[in-house]
Amino acid sequence: MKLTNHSLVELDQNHHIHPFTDSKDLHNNGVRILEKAEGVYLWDSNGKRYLDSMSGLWCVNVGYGRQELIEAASAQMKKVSYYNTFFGTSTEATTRLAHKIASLTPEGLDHVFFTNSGSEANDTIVKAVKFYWNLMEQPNKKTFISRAYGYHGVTVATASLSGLEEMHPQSDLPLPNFVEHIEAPYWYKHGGDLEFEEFGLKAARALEDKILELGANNVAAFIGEPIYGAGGVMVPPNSYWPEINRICKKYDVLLIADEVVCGFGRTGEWFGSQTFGIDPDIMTIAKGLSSGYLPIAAAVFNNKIASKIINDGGEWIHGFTYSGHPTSAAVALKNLELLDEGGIVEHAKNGTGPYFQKKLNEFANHPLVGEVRGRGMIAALELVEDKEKRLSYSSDKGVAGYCRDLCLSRGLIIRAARDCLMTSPPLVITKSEIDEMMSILGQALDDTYSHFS
Ligand code: PXG
Repeated sequence: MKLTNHSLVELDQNHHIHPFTDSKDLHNNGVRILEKAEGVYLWDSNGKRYLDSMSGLWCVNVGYGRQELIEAASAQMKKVSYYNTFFGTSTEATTRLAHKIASLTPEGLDHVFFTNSGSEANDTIVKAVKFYWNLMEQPNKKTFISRAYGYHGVTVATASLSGLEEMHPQSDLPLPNFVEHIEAPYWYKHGGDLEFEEFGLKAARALEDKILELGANNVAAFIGEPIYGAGGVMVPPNSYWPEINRICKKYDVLLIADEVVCGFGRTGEWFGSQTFGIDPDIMTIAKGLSSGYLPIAAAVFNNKIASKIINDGGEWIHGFTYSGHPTSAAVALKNLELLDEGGIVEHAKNGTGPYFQKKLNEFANHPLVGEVRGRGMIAALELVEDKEKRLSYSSDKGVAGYCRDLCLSRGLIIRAARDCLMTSPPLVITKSEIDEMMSILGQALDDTYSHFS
C-alpha cells in the first residue's frame, strides 16, 4: 500500500523524534517529506523543487543522485556487504580508502581510524589524545582547549568541546575538568578597532594566555575548525592559524583540525588546513568524505602520534561495529575519485568558487547585510539592524530565520543561525544555478528588510 503524504506526516509525528528540532513546532507545521534528489535540487512530496545551497548538512559535495556512487555501493554489497575491521580483518575498499585519504591529507598525516560520524571521530581523538599523553608519561596533560562558537559534535565529550552555549545546559555540559573555551577569531563581532590581521594575532594569543594560565604541562590539545561551520562561517584572518601553529609547538600542545565541514574541497583546497597553513597533528574528517551518501568519517593521525600508539600502546581498546564499513568505504573511495580525477575540487577552486563568492559579495551593499564572508564554496551573510554601528537585531526578532523561511517558500534551502545566513552548496553547482540562488536570496533579503524596518 502506498502511504498518502498525509498519513506519512502523521506517522512521523507519532513516532519520529527529529534532531535539533522543537518537536511541538514541527507537529504544528507538519514534516516535509522529500521524494527525489538530483544535482543541486531536491523535490518534496508535493512536487515542489528546492535548490539546496546547504549540500544537505554541509556534505553533498558531488551533488545528489550520482550514478557512480550508487553503483559502487551496489557492487560492494554484492561482494562483501559488511564485515568489521576488528579481528585482523579488512576489505579491499576499506584499506584502499585509508591509503587514498593518507595520500590526500597533508604530509605526515598517514594513519586513519574510521568512525561513522564526525562526532565519533572527534570523540575518538579525545580518547586517542589521552592515550598518547599517558604513553608519553605525561598523565597531567589532559585539558582540551577549544573555542567559542565551535561545533565538534553532539556526544558527551564533543558537545563539551563545542563552544555553542545552547548545546550545554540541557545535559549538564561541558564535562567537568575537561575543556576550556577561548574567544573566537570573529572579527566582525569582536574585532573592535583592530585591523583584520592584527585581530587574528590577538585572537590566537588567547590560546597562549589560556595555556599559560593552566600550565602547559596540563594542556593536552587544541581543537578548531579551519573556517567555522555551524557557528556562523567565521573566516579567520590569515595571521590566525600560523600563530596557533607556533603556540601549539612551543608548548607541546597537540593541534587538531576539525575538517568535518572544511574537508574535501569546501574551502577551495582539499582541506582547510591547506587553505590556512595549519599544521595539525590530527585531522577529523566526515561529511564530504562520502558526500553524505553513506555514513563514514575518520580521525587521521600524524606519524608521531600513530607510531607511539602502534609501538607502545598494545591493543587499543576502541572501535565501532561499523568502523571502516566496506560499503561506506567503497562509496567514499568512488566519491574521492570523482572529486579528484573528476576535477570537481579543481573546478570549484578555480571556476565556480570565485564566482559564488563574487555574487554573494554583491550583497555587501544591502542595508540588511553587515558582512559577507566566505572562501571557496562556503559563506555567510551577517544580518544587522545598523550597519554603521554593527548593531545586531535583538535575538527574539529572528531576522535570519525569517529570511531563511522566505527563501524556503521560494525554493531555496539556506541555513540560518543567530543573525547569520549560511550556505555551502554542492561543489558541482553551475554558474546559472548560482544565479538562480542569488536571485531568490536577493528578493528574500529585500522583503526581510522591508518587514523589519
Ligand atoms: N565537526 C564539525 C565541524 C561539524 O560541523 C561535526 C563535527 C559532527 O559531525 P556528525 O557527523 O556527528 O554530525 C559537525 C557536524 C548545523 C549542523 O546546525 C552541523 C553539523 C551537524 C548537525 C547540524 O549546521 N555538523
